[in-house]
Amino acid sequence: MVLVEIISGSTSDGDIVGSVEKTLESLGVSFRSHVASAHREPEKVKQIVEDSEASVFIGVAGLSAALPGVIASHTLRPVIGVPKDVKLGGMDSLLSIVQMPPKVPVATVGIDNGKNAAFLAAEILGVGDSDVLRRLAEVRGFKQA
Ligand code: AIR
Repeated sequence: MVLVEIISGSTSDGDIVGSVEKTLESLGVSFRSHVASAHREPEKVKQIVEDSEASVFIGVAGLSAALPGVIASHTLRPVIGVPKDVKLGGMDSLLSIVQMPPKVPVATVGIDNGKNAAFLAAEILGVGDSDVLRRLAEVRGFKQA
């Protein structure tokens, strides 16, 4: 079963998606990756979210980065947003993702920080999954989870 659904706004976000995937792999967390733009393909984003059984979503996007917020609008499961530096040092994307309206939060990590998105997803999963928690504890050097 896929635990984390990753969606990015463009194939040009592939470097950041790659770091999310690599980190999730190192933590033994299953995932699936999609490319679907909130502005160019809003119906595709909605369909991916509605069809997903994953526990956590990660949205990666640059510029006017609506994607993580749009994912959050379609689900009650946690959404992690990764702002991508395309213009303005990524500040446009960071502010788009972090400034969600009340009741529809997106947990936002640092600009281009796909690695932390994967760690945060694993921490969320670790609350109810002792295998993920054990792996996290190993990787972070905790004696016990
Ligand atoms: N993007 C795509 N649709 C809406 C947005 N904000 C983002 C992508 C990518 C950037 O725009 O996530 O970071 C540039 O996309 P492209 O496809 O032109 O390379």
